[in-house]
Amino acid sequence: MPKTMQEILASARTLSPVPRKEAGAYQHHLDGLIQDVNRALASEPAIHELIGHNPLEMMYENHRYHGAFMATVFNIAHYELLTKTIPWVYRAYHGHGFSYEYFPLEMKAWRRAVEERITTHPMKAVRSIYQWMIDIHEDMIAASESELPFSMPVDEEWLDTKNAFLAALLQGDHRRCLELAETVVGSHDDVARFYLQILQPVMYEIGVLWERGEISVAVEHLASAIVGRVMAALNPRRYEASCFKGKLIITASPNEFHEIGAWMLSDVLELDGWEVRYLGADMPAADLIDMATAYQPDVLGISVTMPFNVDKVGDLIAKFRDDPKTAFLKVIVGGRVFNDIPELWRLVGADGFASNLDEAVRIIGEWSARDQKDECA
Ligand code: B12
Repeated sequence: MPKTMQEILASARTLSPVPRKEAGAYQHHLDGLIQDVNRALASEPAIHELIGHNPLEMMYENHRYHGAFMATVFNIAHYELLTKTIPWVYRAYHGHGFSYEYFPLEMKAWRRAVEERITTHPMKAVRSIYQWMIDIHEDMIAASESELPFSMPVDEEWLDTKNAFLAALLQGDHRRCLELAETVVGSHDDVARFYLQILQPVMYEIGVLWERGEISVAVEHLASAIVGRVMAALNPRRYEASCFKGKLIITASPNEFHEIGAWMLSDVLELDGWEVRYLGADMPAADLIDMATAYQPDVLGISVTMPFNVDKVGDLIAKFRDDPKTAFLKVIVGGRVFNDIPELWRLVGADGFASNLDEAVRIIGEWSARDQKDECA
């Protein structure tokens, strides 16, 4: 009988935390480790069958993401994040033709690369985590097959429009998407509902279809672009907030290319009376710090989707805390990875977390209630 997810989590909790020096050495040697693993796997005689005859570049990309992800796991010692992410990796790559047998071979190559390349530290904890990943391989196959991909509930009254919007999106019918948006967004108040009941669930479904290999990257890019164009097209009827509650910076973290959530948040906060600087995807840390120092926002919101970007946000928040000019800046985080692992936001040192737009507006409002001008009361 394969282990349940709960049992896998329990066994992950028995793993020893990675000492700082080992985590630092792994990070320091990461480029070399990735090269070693690429070379080892590329020279496997059956590699093309193992990766479902996909281009080798797809496998190399997986190794880059794996390395960045493991560096994050070692830095924050969060094995729940590790355990919850592996079934997704199995499902997504298997959905794209990779054989399950590829994964233990990959983990063995990582363990060997760590042993051979990093000689300055014993790397005992890191090696034992790789061994654990090899040992739970069969359980992870079962977990990846039994776990349903996450989809968002939608209220009954929005369901038909949501389905029609998804169908139009999959056909690349920008005009139809815009028409549907204009039918349901009549005023300011409808914008947040439209985002939460239509755009977000639809984008999550696009993700599931991509994960299963049922739509291409091109179709997924087209969907993101149409959603962006629809959001922008609804613009003129929006920015008529009648009060000024304060200043905000909303951005995606460094190396984070998912920006639609942060963009939605910026729009609804602007409608709620805030002056928002929305900085988009992949914001370099140093420039964000410069802007926050000069602009002095009331709150900084950072969006993170990918697990491998979590420790970058921790580093960023630590830098804000170290500088007297930004030490007291309120930071709220959000995005998929924080929704998946409830206590993660505390570990990165944020002041708060919101799982969706409504909660974010409420929390930021509460933080700033004391300073609000009269007309916003
Ligand atoms: C579109 C998309 C992309 C686009 C993004 C385009 C763009 N302009 O944003 C592109 C092509 C760039 C992309 C790239 C990748 N993607 Co992608 N992507 C998606 C997809 C389909 C939709 C994302 C989205 O727009 N969601 C809708 C928004 C509204 O939801 P949200 O972000 O959760 O936001 C809400 C809340 O979380 C919250 N919130 C969000 N931010 C913030 C911030 C604050 C401060 C607060 C308070 C709240 C808050 O409020 C929002 C509204 O309620 C998702 C599927 C999914 N489930 O999300 C996959 C998904 C996230 N991607 C995935 C992957 C794997 C990747 C890639 C690694 C693929 C690859 N091989 O290259 C890269 C990683 C790139 C990187 N370094 O970031 C996986 C992640 C799996 C995992 N375990 O982590 C997903 C889940 C797909 C899947 N089902 O497998 N992707």
